[in-house]
Amino acid sequence: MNISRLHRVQTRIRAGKRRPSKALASIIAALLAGVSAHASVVVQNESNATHVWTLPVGTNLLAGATTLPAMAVVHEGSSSSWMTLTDGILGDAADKTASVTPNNGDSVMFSLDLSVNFNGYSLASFDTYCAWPDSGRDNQNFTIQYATVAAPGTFLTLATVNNQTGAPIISTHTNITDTTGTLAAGVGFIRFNFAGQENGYVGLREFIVLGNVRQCDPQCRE
Ligand SMILES: [Ca+2]
Ligand SMILES: [Ca+2]
Repeated sequence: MNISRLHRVQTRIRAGKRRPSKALASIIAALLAGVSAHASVVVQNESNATHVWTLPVGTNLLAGATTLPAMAVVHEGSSSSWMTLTDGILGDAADKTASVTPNNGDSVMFSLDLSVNFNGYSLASFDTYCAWPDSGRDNQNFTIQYATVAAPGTFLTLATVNNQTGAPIISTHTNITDTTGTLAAGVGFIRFNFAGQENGYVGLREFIVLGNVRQCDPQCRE
């Protein structure tokens, strides 16, 4: 084989080696192009033995909302007011009066203030807290639902909370967000359904929902 022919053979070999790499790169590029962001609810549970938490900063959309039913069932001196869940106070873990203790099977619906923001709210996050003097009533077990202003009678499930502990833990915190930044839009009503709770009822301390007024210009279209 002369030098010239050898050079041609080497060129073909190198070209042959490159072809699979180019083809593979094309396939990967096509696959990547097909990948798109999907909305996904993220539920994060944490707990501690101190009941010391830093509450999120912002206006709680539940604060000042009217509730149905108006009052909560009382156990062991717990609060009969759902507003105890939205007063910005966690209370001492030993203070049962700072708790709201619905039974399994109970629900509560918060009607958000639509008097000014009549298009409803975009929900960004939920932060819920529960504590008791011992680890026997600090779990969180409920589902979160919402209904939009456009369809106030249709409740959709947003998330299921299942935050469980054992001794010496006495306090739990659950944070719920969405990978898109928005859990739901145009929301007028939020409902919590309590079921499967530890020892029948637990010491719920604070429910915080952050979000924004829905922006519509000139009007909202579904
Ligand atoms: Ca509270
Ligand atoms: Ca527990």
